[in-house]
Amino acid sequence: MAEIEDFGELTSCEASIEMLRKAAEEGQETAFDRVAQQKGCAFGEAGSCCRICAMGPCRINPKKPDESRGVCGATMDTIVARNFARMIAGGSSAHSDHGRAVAETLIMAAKGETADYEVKDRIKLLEVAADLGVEVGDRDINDIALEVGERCLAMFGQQEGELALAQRAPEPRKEIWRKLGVFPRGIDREVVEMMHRTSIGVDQDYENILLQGTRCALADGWGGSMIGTELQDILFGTPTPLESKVNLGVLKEDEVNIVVHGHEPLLSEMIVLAASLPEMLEKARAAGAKGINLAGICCTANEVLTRHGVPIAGNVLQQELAILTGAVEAMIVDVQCVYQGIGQIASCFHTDIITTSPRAKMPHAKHIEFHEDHALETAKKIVSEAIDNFKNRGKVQIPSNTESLIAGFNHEYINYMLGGRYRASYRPLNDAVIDGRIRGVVGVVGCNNPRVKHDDIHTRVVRELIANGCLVLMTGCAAQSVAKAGLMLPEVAREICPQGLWEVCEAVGIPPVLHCGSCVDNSRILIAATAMVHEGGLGDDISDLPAAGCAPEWMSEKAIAIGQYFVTSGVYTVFGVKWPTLGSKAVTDLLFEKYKDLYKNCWDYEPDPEKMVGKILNVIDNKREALGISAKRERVLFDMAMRRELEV
Ligand code: NFS
Repeated sequence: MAEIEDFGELTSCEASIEMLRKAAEEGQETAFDRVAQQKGCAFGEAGSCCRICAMGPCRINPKKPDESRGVCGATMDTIVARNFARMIAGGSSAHSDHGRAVAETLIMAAKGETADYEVKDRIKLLEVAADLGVEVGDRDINDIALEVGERCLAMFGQQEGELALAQRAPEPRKEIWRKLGVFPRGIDREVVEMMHRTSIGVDQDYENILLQGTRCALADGWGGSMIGTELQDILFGTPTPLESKVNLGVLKEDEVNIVVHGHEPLLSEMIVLAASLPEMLEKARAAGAKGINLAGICCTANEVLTRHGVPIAGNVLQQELAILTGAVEAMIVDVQCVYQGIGQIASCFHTDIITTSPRAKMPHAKHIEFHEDHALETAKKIVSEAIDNFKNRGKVQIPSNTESLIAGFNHEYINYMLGGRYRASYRPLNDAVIDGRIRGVVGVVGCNNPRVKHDDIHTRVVRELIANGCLVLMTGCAAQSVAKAGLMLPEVAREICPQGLWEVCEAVGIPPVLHCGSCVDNSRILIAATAMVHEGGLGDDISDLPAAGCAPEWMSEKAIAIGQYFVTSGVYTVFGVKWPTLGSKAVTDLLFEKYKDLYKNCWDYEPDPEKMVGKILNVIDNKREALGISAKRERVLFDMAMRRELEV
């Protein structure tokens, strides 16, 4: 019993506790164990360790930042800014390489070079075409798709001018970018320039380094990520709300379990299709299984959830735990957030780890390379191997925990659900914000990080935000945490939210917490924020909105890239866990204070969930006051008594 309580300090997810107990009993190691072995280093934590050349590594003592310099003479400020900027470049490159793959696939589909993909959402195609200035007329849909795909692909190598999709931002925002010289040109160019400027002996002015950090991040949010989201909608359909299930209990004892994990839906869409083919179901039955059960981990899970209702097995910290059930025949991975630890654990079970991207191979895995020109054929081969593996299953222990959720919200649906098909509009949303029924809109995004209690910070932050009248938009692994806690159901509104918010939720039939997809889909939040500005009554720029962003359990460079484009697009953004620039007061002041002048909103850091919510509400209330729509209100603390009441 004592042991169970110990695991309860690592995670608030019951299914994860059960699997951690199993891991301990069987001597298996997970990220939850390794985090205790890795104590971290004070220099690395402060961002003050420089290893970009072989004269180092150079480390500046955060307690005495002015007393030493790198061998080249680099100061604490330069080193910290470089490291932060390189995180932005890393994150932007990941999202953007994903977007590029989608653009290439749209081109192949339009040219008829693959029979497995086609334009599924014509309306979205025409909307994107209009924004890119692609002539529509009575052209064939594939001609339009080809030109859209080629224009998007060209944005990666664009050398001059302004990125076309970033023109969607409100005018005052674009003026800020132009004035500061940070309007992104081409996506790859900004990443390359960021890497160049942060290599030895180039840019040594921390403010100048971070101007390029902004340009690089904006090329991600309004470029690479946005291309990923928009073209995926064109190829696979724009999500609409649907119901599904989440947590390890979605795995099935009597079926072949295939878990898709990673990021790019090009592969997982085909696996969904292959797993539903009669020939595959037949084969599964012949192997003694009742059927084929697909489930997802990480952002791939969000992609196939929001388009097909495929259940989520878990978020990033549950990838090893899913294998520990002994019930997974194959875990199919492509790129990003795939722990090397899954190979080690899988080698103790019958589970096959199947890598599919030439960009990402790993030990203890089978590699079945996936190419878009014969996508379905490869997907069938992968599903077939998983079925063959069913007979090798040993003892199985699947936690019983699952929770229902509604997912699949986005700009298009908000527009439609509030205004109806014939007068689609953000007017009712803006009006609800203006009259105070909705206090503010908050994007809660990002990862899990075993340095803090898994799922717990997300859930506490979101509960308290909705208890205080905020509508919450979520993506990534954060969304999965909160779904597991049962907060993505419409009935939650009346249980937790103040009357104004639950009335809005009930009138429209939405939960107070909206699942908006994967991390590249944070671009959907930029579009929704811009639509609120254009609708009118809430200021002229994104920075005027009573809105905020946060990433309470972040860990990835991708989260830093997202945060940087949120902030420089005008959204106050607060991160939890730890903050990577604390070694330099100058850099931290720039991001937390001076950005208020430069970008009209700033970064912030707050690991304590209650204090984080306090800061967010404060920003939202100040924005409301500036807009002249404030009303005095008491902060609702979502205290232990309320929590207990809900748990009964
Ligand atoms: Ni986002 Fe998605 Fe999860 Fe973090 Fe990783 S899966 S791209 S980076 S861990 S939210």
